[in-house]
Amino acid sequence: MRILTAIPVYNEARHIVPVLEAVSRYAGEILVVDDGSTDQTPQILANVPGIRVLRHHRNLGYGAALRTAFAAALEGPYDGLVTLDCDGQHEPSLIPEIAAPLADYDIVSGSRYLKTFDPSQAPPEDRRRINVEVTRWLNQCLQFNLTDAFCGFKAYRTSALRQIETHDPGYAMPLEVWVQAAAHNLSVTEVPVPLIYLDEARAFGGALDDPAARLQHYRRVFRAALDRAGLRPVGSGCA
Ligand SMILES: Nc1nc2c(ncn2[C@@H]2O[C@H](COP(=O)(O)OP(=O)(O)O)[C@@H](O)[C@H]2O)c(=O)[nH]1
Ligand SMILES: [Mg+2]
Repeated sequence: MRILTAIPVYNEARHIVPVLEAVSRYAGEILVVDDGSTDQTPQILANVPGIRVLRHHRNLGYGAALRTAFAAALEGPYDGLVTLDCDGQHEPSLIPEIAAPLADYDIVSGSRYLKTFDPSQAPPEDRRRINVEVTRWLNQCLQFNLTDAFCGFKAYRTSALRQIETHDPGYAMPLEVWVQAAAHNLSVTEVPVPLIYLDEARAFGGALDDPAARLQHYRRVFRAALDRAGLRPVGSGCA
């Protein structure tokens, strides 16, 4: 399988060189989607050999950055796409393990809650609570058997990406991917990945930093995606 490895990046000057050095040990073809970074990220990327960079002229959002990666995978001669974040929260040495199940599945999702790698690591309480709630929606509404709704470390067959339509520009976009996966009966599996939270504050930005508002936003995007896909089961505790 010919795999493209794509990394969405927004103001990651601190992490980009060590992350790309590690990724280049486990991935042949690397695409960085620079989502309108305003720090030194563009200058740093210009001096990294052997990678392709696509830059948004302004910050469009995590979801928009993933869509740019999806489009690049579909335009190119690729069979699969691996995505991972550029903030040190994903372990590049696991890229082959995330990609390998594409031989049998359309989508492979890393899960930080399948296996405990480091018991001293714990997610911020609000993030964990929201992840548990949204994962419950996915399993109850779409009959998945998932343990982590939001891990950005994933792999996709391009044949699956061709069927996936998303709209949200931000952090709710992965929910649309799950709904599309159900709508197109795509096969999904999870691979355990370490839960890594570094001692740096990472914001969703704006209203989404409020957990209640964030969960309400996710519910709105999820319901709209269910409606668009004609998948809205009623009365089943579904979101
Ligand atoms: N915060 C943020 N990250 C973005 C954006 N666009 C792309 N990214 C990148 O998307 C990845 C995930 O972002 P992050 O904030 O770590 O998400 P989280 O770990 O799910 O909270 C990182 O590599 C970011 O650099 C954006 O608009 N905002
Ligand atoms: Mg992160």
